[in-house]
Amino acid sequence: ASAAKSSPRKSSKVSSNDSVPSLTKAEIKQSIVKHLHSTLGTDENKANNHAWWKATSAAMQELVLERLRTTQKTHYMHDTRAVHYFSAEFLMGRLLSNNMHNFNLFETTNAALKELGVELSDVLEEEPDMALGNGGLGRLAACFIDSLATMELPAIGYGIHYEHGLFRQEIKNGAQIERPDSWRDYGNPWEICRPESIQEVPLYGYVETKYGENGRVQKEWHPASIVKGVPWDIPVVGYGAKTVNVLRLWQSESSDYFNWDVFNAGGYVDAQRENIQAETISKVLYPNDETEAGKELRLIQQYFFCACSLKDIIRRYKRAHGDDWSRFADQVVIQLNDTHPAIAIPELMRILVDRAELDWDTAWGICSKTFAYTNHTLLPEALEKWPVRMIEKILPRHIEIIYEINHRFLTLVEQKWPGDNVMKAKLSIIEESNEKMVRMGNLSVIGSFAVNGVAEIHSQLVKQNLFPEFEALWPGKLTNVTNGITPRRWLKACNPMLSELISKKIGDDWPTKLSNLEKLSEFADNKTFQNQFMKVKQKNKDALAAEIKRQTGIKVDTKAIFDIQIKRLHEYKRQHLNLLHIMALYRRLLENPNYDMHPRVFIFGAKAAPGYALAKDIIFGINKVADKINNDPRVNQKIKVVFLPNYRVSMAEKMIPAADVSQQISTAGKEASGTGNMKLALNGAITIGTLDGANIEIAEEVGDDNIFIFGMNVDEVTALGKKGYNPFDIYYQNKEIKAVLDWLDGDYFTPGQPGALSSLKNSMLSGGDPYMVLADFESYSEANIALDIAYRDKARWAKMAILNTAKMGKFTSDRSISDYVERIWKLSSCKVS
Ligand code: T68
Repeated sequence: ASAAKSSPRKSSKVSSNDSVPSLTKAEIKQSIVKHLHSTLGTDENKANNHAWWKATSAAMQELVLERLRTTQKTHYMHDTRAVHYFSAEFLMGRLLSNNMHNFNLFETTNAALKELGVELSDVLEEEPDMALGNGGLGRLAACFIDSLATMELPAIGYGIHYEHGLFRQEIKNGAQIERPDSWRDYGNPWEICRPESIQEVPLYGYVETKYGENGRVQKEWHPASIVKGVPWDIPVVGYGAKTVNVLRLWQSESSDYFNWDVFNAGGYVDAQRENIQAETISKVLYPNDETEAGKELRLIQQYFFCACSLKDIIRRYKRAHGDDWSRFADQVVIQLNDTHPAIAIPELMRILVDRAELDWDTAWGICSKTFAYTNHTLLPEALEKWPVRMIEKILPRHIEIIYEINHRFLTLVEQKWPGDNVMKAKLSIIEESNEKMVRMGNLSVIGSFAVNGVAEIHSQLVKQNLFPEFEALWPGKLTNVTNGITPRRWLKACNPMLSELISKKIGDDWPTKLSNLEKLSEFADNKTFQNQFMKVKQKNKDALAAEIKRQTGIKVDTKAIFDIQIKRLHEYKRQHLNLLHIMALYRRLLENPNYDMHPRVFIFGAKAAPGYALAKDIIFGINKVADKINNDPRVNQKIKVVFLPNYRVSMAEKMIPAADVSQQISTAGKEASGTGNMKLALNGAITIGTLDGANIEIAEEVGDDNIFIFGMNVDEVTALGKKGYNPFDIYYQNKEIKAVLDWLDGDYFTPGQPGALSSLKNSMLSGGDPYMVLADFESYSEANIALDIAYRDKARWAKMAILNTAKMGKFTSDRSISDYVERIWKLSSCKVS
């Protein structure tokens, strides 16, 4: 960063990175002003921060697009094998700061804007988040395409150009209200529309069976309607800006000519109705955790973006290889981010068999060498299943193909386990329930050459519990790739003070070689470094405190422990365990005003799926408990509770650098990996967590002294479940738990509304406490006491924090991508010069 400042260049176009375009401060000023005038039609005196944001982005985008052209030319010339990352979600967040950092122009632009009388930090706040994802899965896709570009790998992200991303959350009287998100309302400076690459997607209709000359059965799908897919490209700038890949997002539009065939023709008004439906497809991102089966539009969304993306890939492949399909799987690998894009498997079969007229075995040979699948969950309710009848209606040819895949697959199963119908029932793509269902997980495993979980424990459980029969059938196919996060966004950009301190100490190549952070271990006991490290933490806490004040009016003690739980609201993530513990502390303080604890601020950020009643009740509970505690002078010097509304990527970037404590408290076996755990530890927060997901690997890296592990492990959770878990036993035996749960029943926290929080209590008692909150409470409480004691020892805490940062090298998404490249994708990098 400082290099750009200290060595201003006279000439443009050349930076320290050979041919990567760069600009001097004067040139940036000039470019921004030019865009203010000619792109935005305003001037320096009239421009508000929003205009400055757009002009600054446009100035950056000029460099980005130059590099994008070079990258695309190079990839085309080399005809490289490329990975195609299919994901219904890409949670990109903001791009300006990221792109400036990756071009090494952050400081220079900052200085340029200063001379124009503008504060860069204010300008950055103008950018709406690109919230085209729900949470971890979508953000993982964003981190992965960042790493792919940084590592100069030929890659393209394919997804959906949602008009509305994840809802904006407001809190009214403690309750979550959902408001539409409109990230493109005043135009988005990064996306480029590519009408020249529009694709058409068929839907509905029927299948005709024809008999060719040589007796070959030929299937023809007569769709009842056709929608257009319009591609929007978002450039993905690698760190150092050598490679700029693209994220291609498809927007649905009605096709110009009236689609449907003669059997289905309607009048003009009906046709207009179809048009509206077409445009609905990419309208809105589905919030997760809702019952998805039966959501026709969701299935259409999935097929829509897969069909567009496959056509796009095939168009590009044919440009180089014509009708020679033999090299397709050498050139193309498609990674399925969960089962959401699994319909791409029968779609590719349809193209190869019906359109290219390959025989089934040849087609299947290609198909099953092209796809790989990542599983992100073991929760049964989250495993996708679609009613056969629905697929039949929307995609009549695909259901036939799915049946054919299944038929041939079950023949193989019969060979391996003759006569074993139980085995067949488990492995079958079709679930023979009352309403027949297509199991998208089984389809994905059968259609892929590799399947991975996202953390060691999770991948083990995928083999043992989710797909044991597949593991027996195809040993080696199921594997692990532990998740990672991009250190460019999640340390360098979001925590500039810590980044600078680290670079001063160990050099500045850690953003691409994160294991270099290990060198900080040497200074973990060094008093001066401890002070510097904790001083940065303090400044970040001061900044977050100001943000909390601004957003909620709550004044927090910046010397208190900043204890943070940020993630989607779900029972398995157990925000209610955290809440119960806060209430217990509150009780202890009321009973004993001298109860010994370091002041602590509990900070939450979480969205609940709109249809998930209990999750919304937990948010309400957190806010109501917060109101009471924050306004109770008996305790509010010791505890504060803050719920920051509308948690999103840009909010995470402000919270994570300020965290002392990272709450990762899911029921063991339920959180596939977690990635917030990595982000927080990287920024020097200490984890209090269960042995679940990547917490286990974090604990291995930092060592037992530098993490607070509590609660049951996976085996203990399983054993307790088998034995029979009765939360009432704990309720009657633990006085504190009983008191706290009973407290929820009255109107202490909800004056005038007795019982408004009873659903929380009920879920943990009569509801059977499915996530075993009560079973882990005592252990959690003890871990919290240990943590509190540790915090009071300044040197000890500083050492722990430093070691957490130092030991996070493993969790760079560059390492995850290397694992995919070496073990699954078999890709080579392609230098762009
Ligand atoms: C998350 N999954 C896992 N799903 O919960 C988390 N689901 O443990 C893991 O670290 C992360 O994936 C990355 O691997 C999700 O985020 C969803 O968001 C989702 C969206 C739609 C439907 C189902």
